[in-house]
Amino acid sequence: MNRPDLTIVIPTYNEAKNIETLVIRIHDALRQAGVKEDIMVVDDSSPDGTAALATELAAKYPVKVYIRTSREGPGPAILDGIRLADAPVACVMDADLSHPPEVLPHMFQLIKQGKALLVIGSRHVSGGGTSKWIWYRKFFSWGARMLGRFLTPVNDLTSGYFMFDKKILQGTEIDPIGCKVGLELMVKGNHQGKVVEYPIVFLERAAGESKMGWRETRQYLQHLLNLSLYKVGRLLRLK
Ligand SMILES: Nc1nc2c(ncn2[C@@H]2O[C@H](COP(=O)(O)OP(=O)(O)O)[C@@H](O)[C@H]2O)c(=O)[nH]1
Ligand SMILES: [Mg+2]
Repeated sequence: MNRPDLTIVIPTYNEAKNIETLVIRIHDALRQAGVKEDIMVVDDSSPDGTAALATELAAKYPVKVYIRTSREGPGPAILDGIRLADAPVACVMDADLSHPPEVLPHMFQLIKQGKALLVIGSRHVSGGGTSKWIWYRKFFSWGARMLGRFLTPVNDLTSGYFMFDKKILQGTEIDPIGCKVGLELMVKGNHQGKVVEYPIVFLERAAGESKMGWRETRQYLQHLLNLSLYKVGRLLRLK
């Protein structure tokens, strides 16, 4: 079997309404660019049958399905997906069609051409953006970014859309509290500063409900604290 160029890890919970469109759009975008992908759906036994649907799609598309038995949030599912990824380059994205698959070939090229080891699908660089957000959502998103400013120069440090050369995992333990695996890679990953933000326009989820709430906010704050301690520890060791 030919090794894929790129593994796309998609954590899912109740995404039956979105998964087919997502798989088709990913496959079309990458086929046109001549990139061979593996689509790894990591599902926490969704009651709406997401995993069964994804398994059906595997007859026609390069889909693999990994079923977890308990619902633990996207973080552990993403880590399992990364661990199982066969390709040298991995990408993580939401299943809800808020992350445009059409930019995947551009993100991949940045890594292939050696311009980046980690690429962030970014709402906060020129050309990027979000669909209309209500003021308090904008405020919380801004607050979350400001709190993490000390950790990384990346503008969109909470983005859940990122691609990386798996080399950056060497010598680091990636195990975030919560779901911000991308932020953990920005801070702890062995990327030598080769981090590029690629603009995306983030859309509202196409169907279904967001699973994010206060629990995730608390986990994010704990995660920021842990990463801050990690960073201070590293700075002290370098002295
Ligand atoms: N495997 C797994 N995936 C999850 C879980 N909760 C959310 N997800 C997926 O993680 C991604 C992000 O969740 P989402 O609800 O879109 O969060 P939001 O984008 O912050 O509103 C989506 O693809 C979800 O289906 C979970 O408990 N397990
Ligand atoms: Mg989402």
